[in-house]
Amino acid sequence: MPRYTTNAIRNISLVGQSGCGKTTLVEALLHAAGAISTPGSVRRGNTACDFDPIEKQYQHSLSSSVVSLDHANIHVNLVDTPGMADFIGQAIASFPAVETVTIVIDAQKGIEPVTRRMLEWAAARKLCRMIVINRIDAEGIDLPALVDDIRQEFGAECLPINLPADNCARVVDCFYEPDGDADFSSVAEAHGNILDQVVEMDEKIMELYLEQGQELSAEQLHAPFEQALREGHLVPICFTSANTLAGVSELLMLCEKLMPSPMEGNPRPFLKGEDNVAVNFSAEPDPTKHVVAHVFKVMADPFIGKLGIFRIHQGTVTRDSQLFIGDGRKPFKVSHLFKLQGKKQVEVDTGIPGDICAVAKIDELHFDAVLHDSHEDDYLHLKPLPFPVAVFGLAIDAGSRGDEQRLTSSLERLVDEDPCLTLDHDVQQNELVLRGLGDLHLRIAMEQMERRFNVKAVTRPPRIPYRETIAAEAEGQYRHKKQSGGAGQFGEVSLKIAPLPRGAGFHFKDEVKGGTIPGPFIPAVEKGVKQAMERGAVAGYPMQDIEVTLFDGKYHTVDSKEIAFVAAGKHAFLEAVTKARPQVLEPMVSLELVIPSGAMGGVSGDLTSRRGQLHGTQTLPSGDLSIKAQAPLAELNDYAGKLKSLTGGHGSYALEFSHYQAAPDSLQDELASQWKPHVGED
Ligand SMILES: Nc1nc2c(ncn2[C@@H]2O[C@H](COP(=O)(O)OP(=O)(O)O)[C@@H](O)[C@H]2O)c(=O)[nH]1
Ligand SMILES: [Mg+2]
Repeated sequence: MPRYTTNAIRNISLVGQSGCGKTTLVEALLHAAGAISTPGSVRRGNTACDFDPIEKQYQHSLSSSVVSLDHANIHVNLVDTPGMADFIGQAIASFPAVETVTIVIDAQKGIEPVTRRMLEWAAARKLCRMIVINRIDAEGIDLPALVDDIRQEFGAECLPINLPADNCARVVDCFYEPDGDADFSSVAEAHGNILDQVVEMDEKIMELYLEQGQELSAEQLHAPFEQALREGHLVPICFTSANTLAGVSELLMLCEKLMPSPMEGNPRPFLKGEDNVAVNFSAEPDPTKHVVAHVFKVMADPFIGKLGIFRIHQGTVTRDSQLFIGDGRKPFKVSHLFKLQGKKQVEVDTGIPGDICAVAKIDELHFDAVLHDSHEDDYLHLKPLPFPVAVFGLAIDAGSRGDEQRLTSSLERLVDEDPCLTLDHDVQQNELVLRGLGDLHLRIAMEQMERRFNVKAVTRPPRIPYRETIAAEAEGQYRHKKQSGGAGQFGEVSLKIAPLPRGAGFHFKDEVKGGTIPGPFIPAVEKGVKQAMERGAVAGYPMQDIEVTLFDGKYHTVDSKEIAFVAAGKHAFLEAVTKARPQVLEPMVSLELVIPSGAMGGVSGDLTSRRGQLHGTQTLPSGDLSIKAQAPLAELNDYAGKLKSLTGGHGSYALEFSHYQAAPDSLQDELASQWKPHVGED
């Protein structure tokens, strides 16, 4: 058994824009807890969390990593996450594993795009939040202005719980022992503000405090404080320098005394059952109950095999545990259970509820899997996390002949590790397409593949995933009749088609009256329609957002067969489509750019020439501009290189799928003229 209990565990994910100091702060915390004698440095490549050679080369975290520390009877699991927009999926993926999300902000740069997204996502997921303003040792910073910015943008519930003092050489506590002077603001006032916020959670305590003016002890305030964190009624702000270590031991103290234990955080949104029959399930951190654990990260390594990192939500995992993966029938035996310290695995014999552990060499493990030890929990899963949708693609071929199989399997392993990477096999084009959130995301995936799996690939821009739809209603009718020799085929179909709102997909309605088409043949008509939709009618792309109503037809008692109605459905649909103003839809993406302000003219001109639209510009405290824009995916193939040259290498961007919209006429014509429909099919 570990030396700590569930009550003593604190699970904390550090998130925030790349470069704000998360990885260095983890080093500082490990040092403050006595786990390492000197903090490592990102530049020297000796930190616990950035252990991957590619991370060392880029000097940026590219995937999340877990370390833990023991301090004053508590056991803290820290998840360090990447902050570059392209790798944000890793940060979101860690949310189900923790009670607290700590959003780190660079004191010099202030609120950045990733800061904003993380604060919102963590709130949406009902996680307790804390803000750490790091790098308070830096030159030319304006901390009072930054605190104002934060409170204005994210609400008055963001309140300093300590304040910098002695010119940022240390911090003073504003909650437990509010004593002394701060560099700005007042310790007493900060103390009062926090207390006001906390007592609102409990009427009795509020009365004691406000009406009777009683001094409240830390013990009295603990429960309402936790409740305020859980309800997002309080988001404490604290200050650190991972460089001078100012505020670091105070941060550790806050983790110990105030951050929720697994018993105190909000319950995770587990669901039991499938789709619309699923009911809420709440896992209880009870060591004697069935095991329920959730895999929030997998890592494939050619030497150690697959490592699955999971958070135990209920029950106790031991070496002898036999765990099922989701609804799988065959359990695996844990055999070796680990705690992680960056790349190091430390074998342990027991994992208690609330803890974060790992198992190795279990190939069937996948991201988001639920591990459990009872068939009662077969259909347990977490409410899906909304991840940004990967749209930026690269078509990939094996670098040398005979490598195709190895290429596919190593790509599959990479996709397994990153919820924002997907692999599509475009059958029509016989093209393997890797999709991610941006150019850097895919470039690094390619580097990983080469280094880890020794597979080289050749890449090129992929075919754009256009779609087709209709813009008007129409009717179509078709009689399929074959009577050459033997048994004949007969089926006749009349149907109506109508456009549906964007994203609605496909609806099929059966309004046949009087049995003009017998019930058993109706699915055949639907099958024919679907076949036609998959092949497209204008330029060979799948069709969507169409409602098909089958309203009449004819059949023949002897010659009517399924195959006849499939054919009739297909042709009746295609006939209707030609009269329903068919059109090609193109994928539109949202872009979020950060560029030096001097590059604005060039960047916006270039975006306009790519049929892009600017939706908003904001000046960041660093002086850089954050731009929100929308553009057709088809125009962005060479965007990474172009942005680099327009911004002198200082611009960055992230893409996310937004919606489909009708392509301009010239593009419609061009795509239609390139299409060679299959002729001569039934
Ligand atoms: N001056 C100063 N530099 C810091 C501080 N924290 C981190 N850094 C430096 O900022 C750079 C980025 O830090 P890193 O930990 O990789 O940031 P991450 O991307 O958030 O993980 C590194 O060169 C660190 O040494 C700090 O508190 N003060
Ligand atoms: Mg980092």
